[in-house]
Amino acid sequence: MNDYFASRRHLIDDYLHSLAERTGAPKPLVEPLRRSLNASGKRVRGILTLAAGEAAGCKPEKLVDAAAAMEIIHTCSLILDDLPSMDDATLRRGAPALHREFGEDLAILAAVSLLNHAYGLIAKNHAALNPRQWPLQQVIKRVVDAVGWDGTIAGQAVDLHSEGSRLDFGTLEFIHSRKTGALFVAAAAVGAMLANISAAALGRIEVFAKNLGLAFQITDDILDVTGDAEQLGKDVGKDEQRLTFVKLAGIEGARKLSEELVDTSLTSIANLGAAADPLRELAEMVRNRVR
Ligand code: GRG
Repeated sequence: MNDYFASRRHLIDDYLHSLAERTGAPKPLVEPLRRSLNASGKRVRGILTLAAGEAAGCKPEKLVDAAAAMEIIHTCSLILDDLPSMDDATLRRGAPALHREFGEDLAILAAVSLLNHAYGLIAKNHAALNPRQWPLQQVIKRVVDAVGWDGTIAGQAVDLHSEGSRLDFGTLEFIHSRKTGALFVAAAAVGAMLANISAAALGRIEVFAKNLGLAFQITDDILDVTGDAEQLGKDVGKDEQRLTFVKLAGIEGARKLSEELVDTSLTSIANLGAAADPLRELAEMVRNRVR
């Protein structure tokens, strides 16, 4: 991992670890929350928030509440996704899936309490920075819509109920642009808006994140087939019942598609200058990822 990712990941991890020790939750929820907040993720969404804000000239330390919030929302989605009624996963981030250790009831309650807390953190970050061009309502709406019934939740619902559906690009794009892409777009938008970015530059960053999110999901589909559970820290071969880009285009076709999406994401921010270099590094990281 290069220095940029290591330092930004560290910033987010420190924040989450400190939050894990002071949730103030009642006893049954303390350990599930601590386990969820301390579990090691790559922090791609949080780093995207920081990098988008940095592209607009903001110091990463000033965006850490929002970056942590985006990671917390992502963690919530993983806990729910792993439940027996959804993906029925056993392993997550190198440890047993949350429900396997604490039961479904506490896993669900931990997930929804994390989601709830995340919105408060974004509001707190907005109050501290008070970006002139972007009222709180607009920033929060980006995240609410990205999670909601036309966002991550919509993608998951169609994915879970797509068995037997026609395998076509339109359906796949619908599922993955929502399941994965929507949170990428919101993560980037929140960082950029809190940094008081112009509307034109925000548009470019959102196109960047949309394409990168889809590329990330395609590499995820590829790793589900070619990857190794120990290195990935999660179950592999889970996508057999699902519509995936690998099923549609084969491994090589999926790789090519992901390359094209990364290239398109880079083109969309070509005129943002050197401040957007961290976003460019993130795109290269997605292109080359093995976990
Ligand atoms: C209420 C937020 C919310 C969601 C409910 C369960 C659900 C609806 C959606 C599932 C969305 C999901 C889990 C999509 C998969 C996205 C994906 C590629 C996950 C892997 O992300 P990584 O590799 O994981 O960034 P780490 O562990 O590194 O963070």
